[in-house]
Amino acid sequence: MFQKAIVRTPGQSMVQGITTAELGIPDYDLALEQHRSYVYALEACGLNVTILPADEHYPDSTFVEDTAIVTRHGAIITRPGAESRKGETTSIKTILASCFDVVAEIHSGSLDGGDVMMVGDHFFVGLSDRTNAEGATALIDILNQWGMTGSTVNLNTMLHLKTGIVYLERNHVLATGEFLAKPEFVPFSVLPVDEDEAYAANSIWINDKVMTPAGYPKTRALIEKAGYEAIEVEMSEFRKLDGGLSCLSLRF
Ligand code: CIR
Repeated sequence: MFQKAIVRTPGQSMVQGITTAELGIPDYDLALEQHRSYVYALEACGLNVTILPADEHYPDSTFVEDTAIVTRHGAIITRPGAESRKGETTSIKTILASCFDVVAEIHSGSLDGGDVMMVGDHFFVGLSDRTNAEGATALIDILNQWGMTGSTVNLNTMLHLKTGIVYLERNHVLATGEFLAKPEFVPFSVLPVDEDEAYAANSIWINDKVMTPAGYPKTRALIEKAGYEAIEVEMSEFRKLDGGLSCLSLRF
């Protein structure tokens, strides 16, 4: 069960965030409204939410998930792969130090939290444009020291691992695209997300509810059929920056 979440209010500079989506520039006021709804949804799942203030220096800093890995043994500060995002970890380190007894840090290579999928005490680590083998090895070394394990997954098309696959507990994964055919996910009960709803593969399990982006009815039906209560959240303005639901929070 998760008890807490950390989010960061988007800054006006988000309109300069990194994107490949070609969906236009985000509407800042609408993004703020959607972010507030996202926080309400986290609270509706029973979480106590810490809202960090906007940081205008970092246009992508609302995507806090990329800056840390939170485990039941401690937190690990990442080393973001995009040049413009590297400094985002400083303030996250401070807040996580007040939440965890143990905070480790990745000191070599690059690694984004969006590439890390937690399945109990095992962590799948995507090798992507943002996360390289050196960063993945550094993370797995820390996990091993804490009695946990990790393994890497090669990515071909997705930005991050969790862009296309997420763990919904009870052995379920919600997956799309390249992840449907990967041998490492065969042991799971795979809920296959159609290509035309691929964005909704980035949903999040929280205490047996599943937050999912609004407007993807086939994926919502899959989630409900698997026995979860689905909570829809409007994400259009974050999608314009390649951001999914999971990227907007750290949950622990
Ligand atoms: C970026 O390209 O870094 C941001 N515009 C989006 C980050 C999305 N994060 C995630 O999938 N974990």
